[in-house]
Amino acid sequence: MTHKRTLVTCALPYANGPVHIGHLAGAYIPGDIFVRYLRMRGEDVLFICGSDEHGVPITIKARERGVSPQDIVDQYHQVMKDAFSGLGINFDIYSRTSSAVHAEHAAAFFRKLYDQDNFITQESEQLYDDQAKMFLTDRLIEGTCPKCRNPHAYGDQCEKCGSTLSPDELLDPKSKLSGSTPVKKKTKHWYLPLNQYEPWLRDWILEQHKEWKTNVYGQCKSWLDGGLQPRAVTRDLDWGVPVPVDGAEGKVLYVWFDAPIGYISNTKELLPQSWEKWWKDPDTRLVHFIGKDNIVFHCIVFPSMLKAHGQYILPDNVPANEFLNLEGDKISTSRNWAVWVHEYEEQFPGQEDVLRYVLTANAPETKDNDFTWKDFQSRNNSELVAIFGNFVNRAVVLTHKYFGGAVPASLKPEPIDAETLAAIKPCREALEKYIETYHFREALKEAMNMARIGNKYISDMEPWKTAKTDMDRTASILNTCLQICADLAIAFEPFTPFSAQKLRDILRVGIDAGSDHRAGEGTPTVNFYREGEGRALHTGIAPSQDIVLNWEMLGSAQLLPAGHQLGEAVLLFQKIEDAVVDAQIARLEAIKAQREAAEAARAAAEAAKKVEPQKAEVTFDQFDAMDIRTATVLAAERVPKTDKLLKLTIDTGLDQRTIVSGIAQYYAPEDMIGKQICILANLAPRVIRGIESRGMILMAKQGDGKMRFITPQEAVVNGAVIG
Ligand code: B3M
Ligand code: ZN
Repeated sequence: MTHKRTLVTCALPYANGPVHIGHLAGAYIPGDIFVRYLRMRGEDVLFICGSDEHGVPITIKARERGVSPQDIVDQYHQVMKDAFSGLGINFDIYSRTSSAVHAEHAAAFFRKLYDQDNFITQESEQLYDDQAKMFLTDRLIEGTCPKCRNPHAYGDQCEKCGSTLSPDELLDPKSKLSGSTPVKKKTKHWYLPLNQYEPWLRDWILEQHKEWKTNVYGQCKSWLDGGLQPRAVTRDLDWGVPVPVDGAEGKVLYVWFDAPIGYISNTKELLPQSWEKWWKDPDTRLVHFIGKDNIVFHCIVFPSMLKAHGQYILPDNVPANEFLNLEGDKISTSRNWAVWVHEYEEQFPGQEDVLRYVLTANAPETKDNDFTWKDFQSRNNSELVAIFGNFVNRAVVLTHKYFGGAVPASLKPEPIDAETLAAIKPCREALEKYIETYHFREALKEAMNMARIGNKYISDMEPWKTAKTDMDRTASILNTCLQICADLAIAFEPFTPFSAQKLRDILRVGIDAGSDHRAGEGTPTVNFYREGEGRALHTGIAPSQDIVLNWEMLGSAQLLPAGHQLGEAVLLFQKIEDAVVDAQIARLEAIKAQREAAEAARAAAEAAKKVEPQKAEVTFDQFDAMDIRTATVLAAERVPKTDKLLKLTIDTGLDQRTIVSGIAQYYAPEDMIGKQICILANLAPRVIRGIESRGMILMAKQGDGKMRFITPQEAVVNGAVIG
């Protein structure tokens, strides 16, 4: 260990929607596992997060709802904060970038770079909405795509044909805020000249951090190989941290400039006296947990800011995950395609660990991965219930049955028992190696392997059978099983802390889970999680008569002394029935069906608007040759065995005749009777399905195929000539 302390951050989620499982799998669960593990190992760890409350999307949402941006962030800040703690993700501080401490600290950071001449300024022409009095980001401009004529292309991209666009290229651009045509306006901004940091970044990342995850390293390399450009760090907006220099009225810091500074200001808010050692002492190891869309900001932009500032340490690692999909589709807040964490907590009370387990076992560590409810169910039922839970339950129930619930003395230690216990150690070593290199899926597998060892051992040894003939042997077997249970109560603490606690309650033991800084300044709190107390905080050493487990004990032979009295056997995990996951799947299917219907309706509306090009020119004589007249429908019936055809009897003013027309999809026969219409009377007769049709009914036909007959605005006699 070359560091004295570890500062762990998780990406500050945007406060414009609740947290979903993609967020959890990407950054928050791995971050929490890492922190819990380090604390158990006695490391001094600070765990920082908070809401990212600035940026354009929040202002747009506020506009849409007719409330202030502050109202939006107030709502979601609380929802997110509660969702995290509900899953046992206990940051030392979960603050927010709209706080006063942050505004002050972010402004001071900018000011220092400004005073050191680290920025360049540039004037440019940007599109401006004169009615909304706002400069428009690319996404706030909509127009027609010059390539495919899609009328809803954005200023940066056409989602229909995939072309990358600039707002200038859009035909007929409109502001999404007011609908008005944007005008060009000059504006000045401050830029961080990332190009100047490129040689340093190349060395720092590509040479000195070859150990970073390949997805992270690869993304950095491709950014660096592509060449870096100066990046604007200010915006024309009225929501954010005001730019603290003269001549910057109406400008705020760009959200990606102020948000990472939030890590520092949140630390400062928690530890006003001692925050600097966490950010300035090279003995601090800084680790950022984020999703892949944030890699460039955490590996290139923020380090350049820190480097420019000059007083701060740099991240040691940025173990970013890829994306989690949901039932085969990209998770999307705007399309409501997500499993929302606060809803999960309401619907699955007491099953927080199942989500933690599944999202870790299936984490998108090296590539995008898919969450499905069936996989969720099967991992719960066939792993948590059938292996971990089943093993613990059998060991504890049998101990109650044969030994009154006291750990039996291992009177006749069989060699096999020592061997079984010895198998735990290699799992522990592998688990440690995996966590320390940010491979949480593999680490969890090793914890599960310990449960597998126990489960196989109890199945093979069949203590329920030996109890009939050999109580000494039975005692030895169950003693071994209970020692493994105690191992599991340690090993699962980082991954499934609620169940690990439940297991310790059953075993009537506590744990030294290390220190946190939630109380703020002063001596770090020592946490002993103890029987029946949930996550109680105690300062000092646990009473000596208590058994207090700790990480270093994991894999040693005698964690529970003979005679130690166990608590009641309760099930660690509950089977999840088909009906439960089927209901979740049905909910998603309903959302998908709704979306598809809306998309189809939108496509049809677009198609309907398509107007046929004009036909080739005709002479007056050609037109005059057509005998177009008014007529009335006297009778109508379907033509048998067809979907489209109606047989109509028409009074043309000249005669009564039959016309067969392909309008059955649009009009029921009874709707046609008595209607006045227009016909082409002198069309050569045709035989259609054995019926002679004399003439044609004139219809207006839309781009989507929909047809309507033409009726004179006021009734006229039948046979009136149209022309
Ligand atoms: N708010 C993006 C996100 O939530 C952004 C992260 C900021 S971390 C400093 O994915
Ligand atoms: Zn297009």
